[in-house]
Amino acid sequence: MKKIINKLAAPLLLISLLVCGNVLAKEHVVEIYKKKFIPAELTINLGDTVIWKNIEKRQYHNVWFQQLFKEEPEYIFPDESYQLTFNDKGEFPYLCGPHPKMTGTITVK
Ligand SMILES: [Cu+2]
Repeated sequence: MKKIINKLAAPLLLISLLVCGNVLAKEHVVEIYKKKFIPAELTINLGDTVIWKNIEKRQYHNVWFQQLFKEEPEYIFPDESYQLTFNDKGEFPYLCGPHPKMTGTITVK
């Protein structure tokens, strides 16, 4: 019985690797707190996802990559989050629409 399981394990692992494709892709969290993105500067690998979490008591914010999106995205209210997966290399500055002094940069390598 054990042998059968072992024989199945390798192909199953291979299939799951192929299906997922980005098994090595990571998720990074940027917290939004006291009108700051923490960390403001973040370097990630191609295919990684960044999740911004608003951990303020009552202040809403958003995450606006003006070079990528013409329209301002929706607000992120406390306990809400916003996420983006980066499939292009480069430097991507962003800001908070309601508070343009809040800025950050995602560097994708
Ligand atoms: Cu803001």
